[in-house]
Amino acid sequence: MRGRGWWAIVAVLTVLVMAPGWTMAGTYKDEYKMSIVVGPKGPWGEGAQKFADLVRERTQGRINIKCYFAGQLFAGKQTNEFMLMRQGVIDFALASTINWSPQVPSLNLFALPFFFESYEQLDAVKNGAPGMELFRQIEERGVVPLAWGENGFRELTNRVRAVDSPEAIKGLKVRVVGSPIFIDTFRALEANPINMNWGEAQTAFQQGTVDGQENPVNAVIIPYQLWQVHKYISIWHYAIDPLILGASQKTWKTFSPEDQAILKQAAVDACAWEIQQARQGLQGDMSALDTLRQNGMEVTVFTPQMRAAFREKTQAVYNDWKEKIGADLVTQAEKLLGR
Ligand code: X2X
Repeated sequence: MRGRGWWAIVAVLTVLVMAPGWTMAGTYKDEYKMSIVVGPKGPWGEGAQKFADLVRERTQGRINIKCYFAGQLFAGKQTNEFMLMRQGVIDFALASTINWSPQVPSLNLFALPFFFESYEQLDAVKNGAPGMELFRQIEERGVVPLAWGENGFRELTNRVRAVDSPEAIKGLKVRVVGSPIFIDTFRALEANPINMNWGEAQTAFQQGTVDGQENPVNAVIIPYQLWQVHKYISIWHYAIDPLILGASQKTWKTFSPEDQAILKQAAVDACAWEIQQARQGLQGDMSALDTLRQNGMEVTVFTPQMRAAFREKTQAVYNDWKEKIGADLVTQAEKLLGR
């Protein structure tokens, strides 16, 4: 009997030593997984890493978040990210609203063609009633949104010709994300859109199986050096792509209230930094465009008239998706934009 009692003590001690995440709130995992669609370079990847670093520092290592870049956690299928978060397979993500929109259709608000014109308009919608309503809908579906980040305005690059009019985009084969509003928009423009995950897209650019793509300048085009495959870029601001730093509800409820507060603040701080990086040189001085020119790209900056021509061609898509997104939500956003 004495022997058995001794072994029980050893067993209990072993469990305690093997569970370094143990706290009053429960047992923490050794590692929390954070999902990022893109690589570690550029504002998006660096913003995610900043969040993980701040959390580690501010919790004295109690919460250890590891960034899994380039879509490693969802095996390439980016529209599965939200589902995996809901299941608790992914603990955290700094995610594009586009990739979550199949599960949260109202997030297509940001993809309405030629709707948002400025960062100020985006901020008004995010920080106003529509932004709160979107966060509520995300939370209702099992993911806790902690802060808004930013990928940026999505601009068109291609290898064939400068696109400055609806005529010029006709027939171009353009890679888009697997969210149907993009297919509708590019079809309305008589281009030839193809759904593809970001992981596969780069091979397609290199092999020339598609002619072009659309993504923001600082967070994607520059870090991925898309000038190596595409000569032309149109700064047309046709859609805006905010990011959301969120946590799986399943994971979130295991944290103590004190740690939840630390996580929330770290998300706000990391995202404020990330948004600044995403907008650097794209507001006022526009020096980010010089980087593109220096690397041989021909840059076409849209005038309001050019935008109007594209807006007109995509008006039916706008009307159709206004209903799908929720007419009330879109009307609220339209008012904030002074439409
Ligand atoms: O796939 C894309 O184009 C990207 C990287 O911008 C998103 O994840 C939406």
